[in-house]
Amino acid sequence: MTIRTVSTTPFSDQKPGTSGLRKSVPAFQKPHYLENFVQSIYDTLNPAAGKTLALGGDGRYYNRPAIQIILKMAAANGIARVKVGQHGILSTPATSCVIRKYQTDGGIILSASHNPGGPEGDFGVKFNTANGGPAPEKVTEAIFARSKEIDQYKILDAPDVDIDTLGESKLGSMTVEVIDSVADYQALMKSLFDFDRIRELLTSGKFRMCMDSMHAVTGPYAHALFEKCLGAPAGTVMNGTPLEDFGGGHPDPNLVYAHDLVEILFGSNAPDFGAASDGDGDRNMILGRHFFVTPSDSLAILAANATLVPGYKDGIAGIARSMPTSQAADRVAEKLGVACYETPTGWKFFGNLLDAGKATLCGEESFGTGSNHVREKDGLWAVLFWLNILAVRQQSVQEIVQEHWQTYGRNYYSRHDYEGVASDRAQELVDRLQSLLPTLKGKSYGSYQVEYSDDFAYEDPIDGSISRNQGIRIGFTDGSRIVLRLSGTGTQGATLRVYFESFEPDPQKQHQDTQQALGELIAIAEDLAHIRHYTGMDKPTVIT
Ligand code: VG1
Ligand code: CO
Repeated sequence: MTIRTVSTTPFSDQKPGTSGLRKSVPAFQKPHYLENFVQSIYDTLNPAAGKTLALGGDGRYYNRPAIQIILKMAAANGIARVKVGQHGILSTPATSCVIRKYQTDGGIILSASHNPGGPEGDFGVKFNTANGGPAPEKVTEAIFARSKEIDQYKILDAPDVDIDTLGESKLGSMTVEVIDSVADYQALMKSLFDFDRIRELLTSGKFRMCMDSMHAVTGPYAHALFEKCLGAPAGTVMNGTPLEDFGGGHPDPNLVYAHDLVEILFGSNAPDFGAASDGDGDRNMILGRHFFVTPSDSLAILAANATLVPGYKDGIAGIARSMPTSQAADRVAEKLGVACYETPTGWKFFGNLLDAGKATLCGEESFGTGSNHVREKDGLWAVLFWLNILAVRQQSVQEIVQEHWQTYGRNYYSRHDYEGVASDRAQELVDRLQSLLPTLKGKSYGSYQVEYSDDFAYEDPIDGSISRNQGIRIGFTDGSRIVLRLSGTGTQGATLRVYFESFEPDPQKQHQDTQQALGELIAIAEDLAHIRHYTGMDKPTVIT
């Protein structure tokens, strides 16, 4: 087997976004495209020789060929050992678990998360560091810098590796170890949650749940956990076989894209509990019977009930949430007397806080929740956390959420997405709004008065690094907020995200329709940002 050194020229567009490098499949299939980026990762390992890596993906189209390329390049770059998920499958949180448990030097996750898959869909490459978390900005910047000057990559000329049979084999002088995709992750979950109690709930005959894996990566994990280990009846997991095109769907667990599940939970004779997860298994949606839990509320409720769960029985050190996430968790942190951190969008910003023991639970409004058990958000972990709470409290999801609102007040919350906007128009909207920011303070709009308006910047409390331009915030004197930012995960044009939040302490007023409760703020956002004009759309593509 010979190591081949291939001459190449740089691509200018390999800057990782919110979560790795994400492009269409045809873009990744261009000659040298994947190879250039992977070599840039290996070059920044500096040196790659002797290192160990974890490797897997969400099973989408191009997962298997990409794994072969990445393995052959790893061998050519002197990497000592790669732990690969069987069939190329590893969810994002499971990869984080494997990196931490076996102390590898990092890992590569092949996924475009919630973006659709298939030959014309999206593909992605995420690099995680030795703590198990998404590479922080200084690492992704180094990879990007390398990708702009790369002139060669190394690859081993060798037949494809068998990634379907468990066990070790050699690729040149590198060891390839095919590992069970589920076992390590399942063991970690067992160490955190009261499986006996959850099993009692799921086998009591009085409680029914439904888990929608959306034809994506959590299928094998959910089958093993809920049906085999926790005794839920066969059929509890729907869409539980990972498909290369996710069955043609959009593997994003929200009220729009997880419609199969929504119909069941909002239909007649609905089960007590429903959940869904995304392409790579790091997101979750939680539903009760005829009831939707917003991700921001979910974070707050997990925090408020954490001591009911064995893995968190001694309490939590702190909570971290992304800036656009509602302030519901802040109220819980205040009551618990623990710190609350506000970070930019993207899980990579939680890593330092988790490593330093400053935060135990983290969450994002985009259906992401997690804790210090790994360094990624974790969809099935959130589902198990909810089940553990339900098993202990013996109340319905709706009762638990409404009691929470009574105690802490309700943060009405919604996000409006405008997808596929012309990039230059989206940028014009943002530029114009940025120029208005200094003029807004003190101005009144309807019943709201602006208290502050800025472009969010974050100084990491651990390493002092500063991240600017992380989203425009317009805050009002009563604590309400409008936030606008452009997505860093889309692959076509621009996606504008507009986030709305208002606080309602009065239990009598906590049962309004969310869009109605936020109606005035929604109108103010249009007034200020001229969204219709710049997007050319008269309503959002997706409302969550
Ligand atoms: C989106 C979400 C963000 C999340 C990111 C990755 O980013 O808003 O909260 O961390 O996706 O999630 P953006 O830049 O498009 O708003 V996933 O499930 O791709 O790993
Ligand atoms: Co994801």
